[in-house]
Amino acid sequence: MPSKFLKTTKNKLQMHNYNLTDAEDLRIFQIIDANLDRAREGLRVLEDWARFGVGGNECVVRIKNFRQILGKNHLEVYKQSRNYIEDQCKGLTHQEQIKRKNPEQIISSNASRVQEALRVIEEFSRIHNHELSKIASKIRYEIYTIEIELLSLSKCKKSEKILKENDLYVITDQKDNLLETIEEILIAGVRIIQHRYKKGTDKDHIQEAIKIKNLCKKYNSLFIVNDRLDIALASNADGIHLGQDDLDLKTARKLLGYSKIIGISANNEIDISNALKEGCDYIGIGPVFETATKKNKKPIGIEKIKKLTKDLDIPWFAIGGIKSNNISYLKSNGFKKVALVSQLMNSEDPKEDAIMILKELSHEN
Ligand code: TZP
Ligand code: MG
Repeated sequence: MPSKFLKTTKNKLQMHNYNLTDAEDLRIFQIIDANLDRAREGLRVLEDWARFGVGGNECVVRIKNFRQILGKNHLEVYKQSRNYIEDQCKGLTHQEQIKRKNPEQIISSNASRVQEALRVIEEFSRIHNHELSKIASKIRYEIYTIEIELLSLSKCKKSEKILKENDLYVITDQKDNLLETIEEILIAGVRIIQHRYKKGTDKDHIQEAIKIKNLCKKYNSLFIVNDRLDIALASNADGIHLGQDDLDLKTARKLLGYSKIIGISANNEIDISNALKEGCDYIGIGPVFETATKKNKKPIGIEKIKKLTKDLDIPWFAIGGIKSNNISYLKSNGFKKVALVSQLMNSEDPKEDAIMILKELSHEN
């Protein structure tokens, strides 16, 4: 043990009111030094994902602040201890590190890395640097929340991307072989499915919802529940679709949080403007044409929809009476995204029909 270094170090610490008793030695400093580095590096990974990956500015500010606090507490004596003890385990990696494939796994493992490092600091600095121990404990707790917030933001971004990039939104009806039909539609490449269930028991409703959710997961597709927030929560849906007479958006957002999508049916200026103000993720507008699926709803027509959507800068889907034979007409009027029920639910060959509709929608006008 380099006793001269230990002695000067002790003196320096005492000057700062830190107490190192005889029983302790530089190994503790080295542990703290290594873990401060670990925690700061891990925080930087979280901060950059918050900043560039998900635009979580509020998280960026908090993480940056933690990095700076730890930086200030990374005393010279801790750094110097590095030069005196040889670390035999330098550069060791673990299989798990190589397996990380997506940003969410990277976030989770780096959040754990920070939490673990802070725990070590908390324990080993408790005797000689009580202040640092308290800081480590406080930040460690906050990282648990930040991890959840970052994962939620990531999930939300993913869902927003699917909404933005996909022009066909398929809504289910109650029918025999529904699951087979949905799987065919998913195989065709549809990436947004809404579960619409109007008649039946809650027990059957939730069971069906979970089955469809699993199918959607298998095909990397969004699963959205119509009307029912409880079913959306219980089936771990990606979002909910609400009409004007359903639960209000503010309450739904409060209960679902920001990682879930909320879609709103709106077909006049006021409803659209309210939905936007309250932060809906997409809008369904219709019925465009008459439809047997919603017999009592008067069509609002193409011209009115054009006016309503003129300045809309979130995804919107035209709905109501849309069939493969009127999509090109809708497209020539500037409609890019459509939602439909009967055309695919009643189809003899849902896969082929879905492929055809997707093709129609992808044509440049
Ligand atoms: N909302 C407005 S029209 C409509 C809904 C749910 C029904 C659309 O069904 P279809 O069979 O595609 O016309
Ligand atoms: Mg509804």
